[in-house]
Amino acid sequence: MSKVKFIGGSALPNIPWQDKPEKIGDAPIWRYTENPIIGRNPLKNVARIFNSAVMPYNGEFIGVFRGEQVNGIPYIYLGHSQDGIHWQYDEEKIHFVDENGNDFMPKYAYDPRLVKVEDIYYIMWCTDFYGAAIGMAKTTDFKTFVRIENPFIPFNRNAVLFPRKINDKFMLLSRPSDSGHTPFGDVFLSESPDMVYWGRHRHVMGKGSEWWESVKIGGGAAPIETSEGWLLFYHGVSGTCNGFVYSIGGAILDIDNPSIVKYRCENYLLTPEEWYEERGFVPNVCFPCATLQDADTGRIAIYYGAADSYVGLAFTKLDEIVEYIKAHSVLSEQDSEIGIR
Ligand code: BMA
Repeated sequence: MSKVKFIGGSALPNIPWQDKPEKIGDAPIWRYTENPIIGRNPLKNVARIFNSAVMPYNGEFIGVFRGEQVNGIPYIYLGHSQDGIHWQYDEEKIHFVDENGNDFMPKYAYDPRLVKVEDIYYIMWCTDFYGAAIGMAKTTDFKTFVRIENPFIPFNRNAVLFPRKINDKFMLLSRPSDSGHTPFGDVFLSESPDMVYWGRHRHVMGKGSEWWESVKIGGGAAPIETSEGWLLFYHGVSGTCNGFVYSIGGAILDIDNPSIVKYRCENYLLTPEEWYEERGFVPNVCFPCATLQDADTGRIAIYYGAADSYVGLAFTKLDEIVEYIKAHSVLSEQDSEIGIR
């Protein structure tokens, strides 16, 4: 029985899972032995699927997938799975409409996240709105996808919604950006009464002093509510003479006031080591976008994009990951403050 508890979490007995192998790296995270779970050319006109988000749905799993079309333009595709590992995709990309039911397709759509708040499923992605910006849509049935008007002006990426309101407000993490290969970036928190108007912005955490996250960071999977705070898997980027390296980091945010970081792990949790993370369209990328959790066992499955070419799956347990993050926590003054100036 876990010491740390998921708050509001449900049992997910069919969560994809493999037990911890004897030999892993320092952090208590281990990869699925059959990775990558999504290979090249996964469907017609789509060369690569990566940086994608999944969740349980009607006893099975559903997901929104970044599909890099053969013309190089990314869009979001819907996929279904019985086991969270083998996926079937709709051949057509997701068709978005506006509030009046008229077509409202994004020009670009990449790095989607999928989060349920109350009875509505929200998709957030990076879009082209005269520059890199946040796109959003909602659905209740995964048949009609209604775009929410542009929530932020450019330039911004890596929007991740919290899975419940806090003090009656929707809460969103995002990472101000530019339109290119942004060489900077801290994570901020914004709140909204209605998913339309966002404000009361707060600084959450900046790029780290540790080398692996010394260029920029960005929210990854939707924060997981636990008895220790919001468990956040995010990406941290370092710069080498041969380009960026994307690793997965972990932090725990205050439950009522998530701009306050309670613990932040100085070590990466997962860094490119396997061929599918080191070799691909963009080498050396582990980019987390979603998790699944089983409240009964404390199991967590992490979905991450690998080398902008594949989807990988990794596992951990709530007690072990929280203990590891706490045991290796190093906080800067900026992390622990409320983040308003
Ligand atoms: C970022 C985003 C991600 C991508 C990463 C590495 O800027 O565009 O989609 O995985 O770069 O190329």
